[in-house]
Amino acid sequence: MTNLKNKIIFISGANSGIGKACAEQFAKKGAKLILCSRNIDKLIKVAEKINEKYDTEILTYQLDISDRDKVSIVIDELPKKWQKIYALVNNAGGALGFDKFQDGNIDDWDEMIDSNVKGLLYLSRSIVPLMIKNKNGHVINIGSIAGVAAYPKGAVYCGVKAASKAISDGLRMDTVDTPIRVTNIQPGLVETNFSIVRFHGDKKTAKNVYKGLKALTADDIADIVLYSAQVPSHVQITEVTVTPTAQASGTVVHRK
Ligand code: 8X3
Repeated sequence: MTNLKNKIIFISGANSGIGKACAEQFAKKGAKLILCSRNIDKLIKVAEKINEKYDTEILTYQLDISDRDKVSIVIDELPKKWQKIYALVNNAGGALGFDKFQDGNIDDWDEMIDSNVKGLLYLSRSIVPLMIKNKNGHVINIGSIAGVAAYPKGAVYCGVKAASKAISDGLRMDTVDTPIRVTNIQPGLVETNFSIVRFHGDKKTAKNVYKGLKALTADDIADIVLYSAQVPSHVQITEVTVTPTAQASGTVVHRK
């Protein structure tokens, strides 16, 4: 397995949930972190806690990843010693709204497309050339089972996560003659603030999403991200679909 000590890991949406769990677990392995999020106050607190615990170097950026000019400025101006990015974890994104297509809120759609698709594209487009130059790199996208098969009231979220899968597959093909690896992780029900955001702050409805089953945790997903990043460099985990044992698909869930 690859030793992650001093490897540089770039994580978007690192201030909570899966992104934060990845940041903690990579830091535990001695990796250095570049973390970005729109909410810089929360991100700085996360970084300070990780630094206190694992004493590793961390760069933090307030960044809306759907702002392509800002993304390229941040990456272009990375200090030289931070340019050797070992892995990019495209985690920022998520779902907004749970409505029939015909009732969908178009602002929610725009935001989902901006963060899940444009953000992933802009960050990857800026960082992959650096990885190719360094002859080393790994793009790990946090997709979803929503991208494997659509479900009712999720057309647009399922669409953006299907984009994560298609972009991962296309990028993997375009970099096949380089050492770059591309992994798309496709989780099912993970209990984070995902559903609270999806339901625009309605905590009761959000809680019901995970009612009667043992959902995955952010750490369960971070474990898989870390494993993918640690396998020997000739091994490429192309995609991982992971659900709670009580979930068989986006629509088939057993609740007690
Ligand atoms: C999260 C999984 O099933 O809520 O991406 O769409 S699901």
